[in-house]
Amino acid sequence: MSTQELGLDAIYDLAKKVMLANGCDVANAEALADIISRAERDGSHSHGLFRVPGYVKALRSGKVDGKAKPTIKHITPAVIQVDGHGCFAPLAQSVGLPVLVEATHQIGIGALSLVGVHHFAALWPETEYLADRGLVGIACTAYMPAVAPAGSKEALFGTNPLSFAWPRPDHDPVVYDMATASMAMGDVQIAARDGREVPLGTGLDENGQLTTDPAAIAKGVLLPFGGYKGSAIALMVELLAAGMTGEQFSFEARETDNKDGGPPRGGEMIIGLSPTVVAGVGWQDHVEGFMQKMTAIDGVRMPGARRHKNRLNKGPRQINAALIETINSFL
Ligand code: NDP
Ligand code: PYC
Repeated sequence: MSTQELGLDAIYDLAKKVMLANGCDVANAEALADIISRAERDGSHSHGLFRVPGYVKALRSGKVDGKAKPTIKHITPAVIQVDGHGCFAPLAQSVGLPVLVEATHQIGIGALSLVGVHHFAALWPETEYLADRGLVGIACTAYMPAVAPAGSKEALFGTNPLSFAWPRPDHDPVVYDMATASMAMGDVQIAARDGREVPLGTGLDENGQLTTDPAAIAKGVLLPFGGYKGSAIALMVELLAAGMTGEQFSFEARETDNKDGGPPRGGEMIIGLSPTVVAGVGWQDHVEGFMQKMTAIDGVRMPGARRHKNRLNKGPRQINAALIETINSFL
């Protein structure tokens, strides 16, 4: 694979320029450029620049409104809804997250329901935002049918990511962020692009046969991670991200989507919890004892640690050269 070096500022500038050139206003373009450049900084390769062609397709087809202005509604003091009015999710998050943080600090628990958004990014930015402010964060979103519920060969669930972050004063937070599919579709597509096989058990081809060929899985169906256990978590994500927000389930998103290759309209549920309010004074030392015990075990690392380590490198990143060429063609 041929790569080209790009600095983090250059990645941000390129993403912003492309979004502005394709119909975004400054607020939408900056929210996307921020999420894309932070993904590349952390090594979240399937959800950084790799997603730009999909973002552009969604803007060009008119499915996503790059000038949308999200609005906020307090349903109760602890339940906040942001309507993106058809924007990409990052701008709606930037409107809702500060309000969720305030509510969660005051009440101990808060829920932020995003509707009318198009989510094509990783979810750790939203849960890490809460953890960086002393709160626990949980976030999930649905997609379009790509994953077969356990026991079947038929796609119904999206790849339905779930992220959880726990604050650690004086340490990086613990942050996991995972597709409930055995592999994110973005990583399957990257494996196909780079000519790599994927582990058996990742998915089925169009004939319902297990295969290690990622291109065949992209045309067939992914399996949930961990069999019926992951399938139940994917179900929970559908219910929280669609049932609880009132937005589209993955199967409904497929029915209404214009199939331009960009993200469908959907919802996201973000939940905040305050350990200070719920557990009370002393929670930090109690939890830190557990964290120390866990990380002292040989071979164990905290989820999120790989990204946090990558983040310390301020140097240029190696980006797929063909991808940069494609992105430049959108200017
Ligand atoms: P991975 O399987 O790469 O990682 C899942 C989690 O496990 C990460 O938090 C990772 O931490 C952690 N982890 C990995 N290896 C270890 C280890 N050895 N010990 C401890 N923790 C470990 O993620 P996925 O491929 O499932 O998902 C990739 C991304 O795709 C996610 O960011 C997700 O949000 C995104 N996505 C977005 C969708 C959307 O609709 N917007 C849909 C599906 C996925 P670390 O990062 O530190 O390695
Ligand atoms: O990688 O599965 C994925 C994905 C779907 C939507 C955004 N990312």
